[in-house]
Amino acid sequence: MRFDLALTLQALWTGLCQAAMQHYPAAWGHYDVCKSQVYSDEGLTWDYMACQPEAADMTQYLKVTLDPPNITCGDPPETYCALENPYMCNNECDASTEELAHPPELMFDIEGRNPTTFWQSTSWKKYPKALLVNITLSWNKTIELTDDIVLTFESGRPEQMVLEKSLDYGRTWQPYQFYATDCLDAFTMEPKTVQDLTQHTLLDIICTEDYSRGYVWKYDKTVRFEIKDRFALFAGPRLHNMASLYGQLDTTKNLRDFFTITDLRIRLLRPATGATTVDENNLSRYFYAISDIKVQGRCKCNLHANSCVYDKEKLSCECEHNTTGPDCGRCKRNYQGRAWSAGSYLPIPKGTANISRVCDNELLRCQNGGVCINNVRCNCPSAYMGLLCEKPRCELGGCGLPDSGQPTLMPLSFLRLLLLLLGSVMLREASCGPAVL
Ligand SMILES: *[C@@H]1O[C@H](CO)[C@@H](O)[C@H](O)[C@H]1NC(C)=O
Ligand SMILES: *[C@@H]1O[C@H](CO)[C@@H](O)[C@H](O)[C@H]1NC(C)=O
Ligand SMILES: *[C@@H]1O[C@H](CO)[C@@H](O)[C@H](O)[C@H]1NC(C)=O
Ligand SMILES: *[C@@H]1O[C@H](CO)[C@@H](O)[C@H](O)[C@H]1NC(C)=O
Ligand SMILES: *[C@@H]1O[C@H](CO)[C@@H](O)[C@H](O)[C@H]1NC(C)=O
Ligand SMILES: CC(=O)N[C@H]1CO[C@H](CO)[C@@H](O)[C@@H]1O
Repeated sequence: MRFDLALTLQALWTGLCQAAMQHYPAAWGHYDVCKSQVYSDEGLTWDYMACQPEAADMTQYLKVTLDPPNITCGDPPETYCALENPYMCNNECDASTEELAHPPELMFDIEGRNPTTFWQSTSWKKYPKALLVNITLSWNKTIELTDDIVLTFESGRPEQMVLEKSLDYGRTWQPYQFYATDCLDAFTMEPKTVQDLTQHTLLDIICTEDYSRGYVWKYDKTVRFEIKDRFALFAGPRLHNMASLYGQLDTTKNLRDFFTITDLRIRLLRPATGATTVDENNLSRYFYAISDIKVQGRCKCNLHANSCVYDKEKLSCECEHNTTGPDCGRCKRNYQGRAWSAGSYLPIPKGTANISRVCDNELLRCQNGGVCINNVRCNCPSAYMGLLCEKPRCELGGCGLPDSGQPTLMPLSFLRLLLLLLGSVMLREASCGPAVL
């Protein structure tokens, strides 16, 4: 009887485990834990893993800038006509009346309101001079995109537009995708769609006509930059093989950088006209209006943080693994026994933390006779203290200095210094730089 029960439990347990195993792929790509406690020969110790923050709606954290700055409608007030019917002129824009104003913030507010809220430009009054608008979104933080960028237009979708990205806080810009009703005419590019891309051409910048045809604009209002379709080239159509994608991201820097941004710029070059000719007698039909912009992504923390905080209008990673900096891109002071390196998604599913250590057995950095323990800390002789045993203990005298917050530099013997320098040159691992030399 008892035996049976045990067997049943055993079967149940195995069943549960198998169920858990089957669900395992769903857990891939979470990397939500940076460290966990494990029992080893030396008792409770930490096990370190690659980790990253959850993907989130990144539009909550951006700063939007328009160029020209006075391109928003309503100053002076204007009345707009519908593109498909020049006699239907009931769209009023007045910047001084809240209900009739269309400021840029309305591209990022909650959708699903009735009536829709949207940003709107002035109309194409200066035709035939081009109606050019840049909408720049800045995070002042590196972000990794995780889902399609989606723009929803309230006006007709533009006949010509470029999406650009920056990876260096707006100093330089690269095109991400071109959009036009006629790619050859607008940009002298062959029209393509994301479906034409392969693993080898994934980084190609294409011009697409998929999102610019004006005639059915009442029903088709979105313009996309397809992140998921690009992921699918590695991860399969339903992104079931994220391991393959993560493997590629890990080993191919260009691929990783492709999905990484600090800023986005939407360059509106020509509004919807719904026809081949522009009605010069009624230019109030031509303008841009955007009701929503979606940008899903996560803070880039180099796999050294599982959370990213927004404080004083600034995003920053909460770094683990003894790293620091807004992207966890450096070793913390004194944790430079190993050169800094990004964490790795491999091996799936936990990855590798590639932690910055205080010391290690090849590149001993403990000073004053300290001994490196488990590659992570220095065991100091009784007269010394500090991470690297760099500080003499006060009760033994010589501590009259005021605490400057800086570790006290101790004279090293000439030979030791030479050895250390030689060591760091030979190992060529000093990218984080020696802290205490
Ligand atoms: C915006 O300002 C510039 C320079 O001050 C001016 O030339 C231009 O006409 C203005 N545009 C609009 C739409 O008000
Ligand atoms: C555009 O045409 C409509 C209908 O003729 C008219 O009511 C409206 O005032 C016109 N707008 C402009 C700016 O001429
Ligand atoms: C928009 O940005 C581009 C470069 O990204 C720049 O050449 C252009 O002068 C900017 N301003 C306008 C109004 O297009
Ligand atoms: C961007 O962030 C840095 C700190 O990482 C800060 O010093 C700088 O002022 C910020 N720039 C803007 C434009 O907010
Ligand atoms: C980081 O970890 C990965 C996976 O173990 C490894 O291949 C890579 O060499 C490590 N990087 C460094 C700089 O140690
Ligand atoms: C990998 C890691 O986090 N190592 C150490 C970082 O620094 C703290 C505080 O000094 C140590 O407790 C960790 O073991």
